[in-house]
Amino acid sequence: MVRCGGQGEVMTSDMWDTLWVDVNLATMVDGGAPYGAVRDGAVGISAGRLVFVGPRDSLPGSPQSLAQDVRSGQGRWVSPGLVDCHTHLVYGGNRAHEFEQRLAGASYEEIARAGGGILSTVMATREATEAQLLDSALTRLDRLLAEGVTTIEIKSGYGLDLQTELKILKVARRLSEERQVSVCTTLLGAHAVPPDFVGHSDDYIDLVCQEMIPAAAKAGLADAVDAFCETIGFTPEQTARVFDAAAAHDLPVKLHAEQLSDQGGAQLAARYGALSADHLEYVSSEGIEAMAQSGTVAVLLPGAFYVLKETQKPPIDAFRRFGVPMAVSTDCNPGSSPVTSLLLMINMACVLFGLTVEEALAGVTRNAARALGLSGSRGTLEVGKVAALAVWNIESPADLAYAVGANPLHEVVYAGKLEG
Ligand code: DI6
Ligand code: FE
Repeated sequence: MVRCGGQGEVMTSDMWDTLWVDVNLATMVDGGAPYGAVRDGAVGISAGRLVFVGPRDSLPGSPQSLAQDVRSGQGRWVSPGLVDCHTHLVYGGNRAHEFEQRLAGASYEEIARAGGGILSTVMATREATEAQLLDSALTRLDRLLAEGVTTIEIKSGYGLDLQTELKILKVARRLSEERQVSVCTTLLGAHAVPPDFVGHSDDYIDLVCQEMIPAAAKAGLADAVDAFCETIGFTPEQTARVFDAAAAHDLPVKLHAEQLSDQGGAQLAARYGALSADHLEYVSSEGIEAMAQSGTVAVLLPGAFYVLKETQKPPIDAFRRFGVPMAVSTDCNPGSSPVTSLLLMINMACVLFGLTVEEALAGVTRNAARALGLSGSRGTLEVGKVAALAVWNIESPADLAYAVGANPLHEVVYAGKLEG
């Protein structure tokens, strides 16, 4: 193709690398057709970026004149690569026995208070080598990737000491070298009070603020900071200290908020301009209003709601009314959400929480990217964004929510990691 440069008529004959035709696009761009759909569309890719997204008949020339490699999608649907924006993917051990205990009547909080729960995973994670953690995380990651995930957030939080928290974050970074996936890392040092700090949790928060956050920031191992603000986690005051330390190191924040009770975490997160507040079953209307004002994304985690047999649903109607963007994620973790299917979470967000399919798909694309601060490069099919696409054997986007247990992924087209 011919391109005109800024000064005079600089002609370059740089053809696109790839052009997809015979595809229907779920661009997930907001405000137009449902799903931002384009029937009989085309997608051009050059140097890992999208250079054309639109109807085939608006291509600026014949396909062969535009791209070196012209591919037919044979009528398949193409969406943005999926974004799983809240996971605890890297951990040691297995908690299937706690699942059995809960089935026998023990509550998640009772198990946690008796030293099980998060702390049992902490012990197993401290003992595991980096290689062991990498190996078990890869097994879980591969299941997510097999369903079209191209970007994933991974939290630490099962170390609760400096060395192990950094070990988890290193393994998370390694995963992006081992597979075709972009990894955002989040330091969740304030996930639980470790055994040696029980009764003086403020001292543990000192450690998080004065050692963990600075060390993770210095090593470039954390892209964000998170905390668990809950009666079995940390108070809003402690959470605020963690957020202050994050801000001092220019790290954006996220928060596990209002999962089991209303702590005012959503307001706190909003006050710090948090990228997201996650869970939110017990969020108040003040919390919702504050999130709307700060543009904080509500990350919905139906896997944890389902596994814990919760009955209080997040207030979807109020999020809609206030215009709070909603994302959907697996919360992949060994306790409350041993889930490695983002497609299943789309279904559950619809069936359990009452999202429309379009809202649920926006929740694993556009709004999930926003929850990671990646709106500029991910989450929709738009010119200039990273070329990370999922190609589906489906008749309409609704198939992605409807067919439980099916995996209609045909292939992933992936170019351009966060790092690259
Ligand atoms: N909320 C959750 O759902 C996970 N962490 C958190 O803060 C559960 C973590 C676990 O049970 O291991
Ligand atoms: Fe979580």
